[in-house]
Amino acid sequence: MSSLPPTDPVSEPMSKAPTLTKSAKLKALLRSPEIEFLMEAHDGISAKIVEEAGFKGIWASGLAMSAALGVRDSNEASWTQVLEMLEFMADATRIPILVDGDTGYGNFNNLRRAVRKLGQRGIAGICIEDKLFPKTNSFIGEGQPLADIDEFCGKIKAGKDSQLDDDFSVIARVEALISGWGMEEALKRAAAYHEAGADGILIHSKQRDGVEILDFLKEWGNRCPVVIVPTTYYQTPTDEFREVGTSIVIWANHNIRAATTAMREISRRIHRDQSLSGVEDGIASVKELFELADNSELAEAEKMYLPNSQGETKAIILAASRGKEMAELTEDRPKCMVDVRGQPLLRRLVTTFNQASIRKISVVRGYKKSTVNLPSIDFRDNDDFETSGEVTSLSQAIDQLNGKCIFSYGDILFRHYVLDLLMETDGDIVLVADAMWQERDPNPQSRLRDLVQCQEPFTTKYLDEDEVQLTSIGHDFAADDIQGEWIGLAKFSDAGAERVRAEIAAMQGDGTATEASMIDLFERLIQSGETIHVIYISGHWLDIDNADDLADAQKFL
Ligand code: SPV
Ligand code: MG
Repeated sequence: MSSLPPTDPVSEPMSKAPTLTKSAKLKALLRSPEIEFLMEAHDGISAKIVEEAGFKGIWASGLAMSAALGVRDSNEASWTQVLEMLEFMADATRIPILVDGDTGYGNFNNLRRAVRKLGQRGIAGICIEDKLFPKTNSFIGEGQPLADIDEFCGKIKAGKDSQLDDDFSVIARVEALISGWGMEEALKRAAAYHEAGADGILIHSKQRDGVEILDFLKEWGNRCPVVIVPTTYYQTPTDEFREVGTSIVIWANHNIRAATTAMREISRRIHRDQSLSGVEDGIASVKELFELADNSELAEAEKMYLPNSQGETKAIILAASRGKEMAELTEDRPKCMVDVRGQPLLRRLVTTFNQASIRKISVVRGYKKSTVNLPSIDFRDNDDFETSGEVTSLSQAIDQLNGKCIFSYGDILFRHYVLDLLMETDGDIVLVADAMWQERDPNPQSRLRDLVQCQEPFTTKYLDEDEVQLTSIGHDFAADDIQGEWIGLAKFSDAGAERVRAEIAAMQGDGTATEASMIDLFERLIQSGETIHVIYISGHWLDIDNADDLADAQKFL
């Protein structure tokens, strides 16, 4: 489903090709040698859906808009309320809207003002019917009174004289057939309205067959475009109307009726079941609504225009794995949700990020994902967590991997200053390494550790300003070659994030991404010439792999 950029209400957004105004587009439909179709819409979302379906134009139905507002089709909604609705519809779409203007909202003078306002709001044309204000829907009752022909012709002239745009259309709707005045009256009125300057005639009928409409069209010939509304005579094949030269067919109320059925069914069902189970699959997802509203455009615009958003640091936390070594502690939850002094580990980590003013946090879940549930977190899921690696998890949040971004494992704890230090350090890709890694356990192979080799070792004389470059990262280095242990915390600048995204794409391309770990990713970046910086710390962190670590964590806090 494609979403649409916001539009100039009157014409298409800027593009190189010359664009037609919406009123010119409607005029072209009226004059087209082909039969054309307008589909009913009654608000912004239905207008978008009509456009998305491929229609070239919209019928803003009076009946449908009234129904959507919960009022009768009897001019109960004021014309300015209708105008408000139309503005939303026009802003949401690029195709022209022909508005059902009822009887013109009063006399010639009211219509003049309405036509000007419609033009200002990007509406391409108005259809007015030769009945009396306040109007009654044509399908209600018999023999509704008709407007005086001369009065109605004056109204048409006033409308045409008031249009702001030469291509704006005024369609005159003839109600003589539907009100039982007969074919002769219908033809007489159509001729008078055409003479008065109407851009087209809408001939209406409520017969079950299309005979009187076909007769009218044959009789009328090609004097001017004719619009029809086959709501009751829908069984007549469209080809028959095509053959007699119909200009436009209006499908007049089928979106509001479809929506009514769907809304009734869902409301009754949810009311009856007191549950949403079984409902999801039959209805549009929230994501679809976001797409229809073009939320992604807003996200892009925020990057451009909001001072904070560009500089704001985001965080991605990988928390998909169970932590098997923790046995029964992780039977019903992953290790990131294990309680550490009254709070899940992940909550502590999120708090540390929040305290560093990092609020946009994405957490990639996997094992027992429903138990990983904290407020204000953007959750992503790696449902293949058992068979895939960390790069697959990271890919779930790849759209967040831009701008300044902190990467963290979900099973680590560290002192606040470590994060502050990392954020203050320049460099496109920066890892935090513990130079005192042996303090915890001198055997490098005692657990699976992400060990680093760097160009410069940690020294007590080491100055903050000195840049330390990573030369290799892995699990199996000889003790003498190891300068530290990566603690599972990294920072990417915008450029660094771009490099990481590109490398992940390359790994996906050569089939190595699925099972790859973060160290595989960093190692590839080094191999391809990328500079990765390291900042050393000395302790003040831990990762939680087993019950002993958990005990350490209690002490750490
Ligand atoms: C409308 O859609 O509001 C119309 C067409 O005016 S009809 O309801 O058929 O009269
Ligand atoms: Mg109507």
